[in-house]
Amino acid sequence: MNRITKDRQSNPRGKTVRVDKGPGGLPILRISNEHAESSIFTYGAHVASFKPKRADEMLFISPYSKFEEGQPIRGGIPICFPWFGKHETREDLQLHGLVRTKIWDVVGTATEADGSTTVVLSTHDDEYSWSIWPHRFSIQLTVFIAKELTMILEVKNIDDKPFTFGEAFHTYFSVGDLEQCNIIGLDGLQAIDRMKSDTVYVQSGDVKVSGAFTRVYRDAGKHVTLADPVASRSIRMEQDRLRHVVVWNPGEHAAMNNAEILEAYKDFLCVEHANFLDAAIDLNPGETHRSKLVLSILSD
Ligand code: TA6
Repeated sequence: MNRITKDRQSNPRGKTVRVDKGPGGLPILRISNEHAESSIFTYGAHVASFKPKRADEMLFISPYSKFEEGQPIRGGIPICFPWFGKHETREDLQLHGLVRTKIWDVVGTATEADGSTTVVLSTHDDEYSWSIWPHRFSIQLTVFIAKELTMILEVKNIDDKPFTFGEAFHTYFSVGDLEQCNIIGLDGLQAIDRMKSDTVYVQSGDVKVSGAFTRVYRDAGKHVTLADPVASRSIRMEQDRLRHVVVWNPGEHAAMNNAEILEAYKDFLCVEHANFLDAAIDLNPGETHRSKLVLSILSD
């Protein structure tokens, strides 16, 4: 894995990353450069905001989210690992794995010659992860803040035996009107409807969301677009080595029963890029799996 050990101060524009206290006192990196502004919690290596110049915020954070250690942040881009969704056998474990509720190390930051900013965070197995998932791993997230938001997730097996894992970028997008959004690029894919006992069907046309909605679209292509006419924009997602796309919104009933979401369910749509189920990754000792997601806003 690439390691950036210090901010490259040679750039005359100077340092673009500031360490601050975020909500709940959680450490947050605030990035501001000529292309965009962004913030990243070290807790979970959680990208909380991304706002390109002359565009509105791309991401949603619930105003009711808790910001405290041990609790997942609701919104932004949670990193899910080593499982996505429910743990396979243990109902008592939190959704979406172990690293979302862990403080990651800041490996380094850099201001690049083109004015963009690179932030690298990492974490690894520890006593707690061993008690649940007995494998030695290191995981690194590299975030590039430019006109687009690029994230590279690298998982390395530093154990002496193979392991299998699931992973995801569980992205919460801010939307103008949820029910008027179209998700383009999933037509013709085999899909699993989690709200209908995992019924399998073939998606026909664009995806439109209404009510409680959790569907998995298998083996999506490189590009998916979230068209949001009320916000007068589209969000383009480009992936590498992330096979499935999950579309989720809790709908009114579940949201109003969730103190961390409530009526704010109307303001977001999750379009998540994931490797899980049949797309879980087998990794041999010494191997690294690298996945990539690029998010950009296209104005209408
Ligand atoms: O990714 C979809 C999903 O697993 C939904 O089924 C829903 O339970 C949601 O994630 C929970 O996400 P949260 O960020 O609240 O943990």
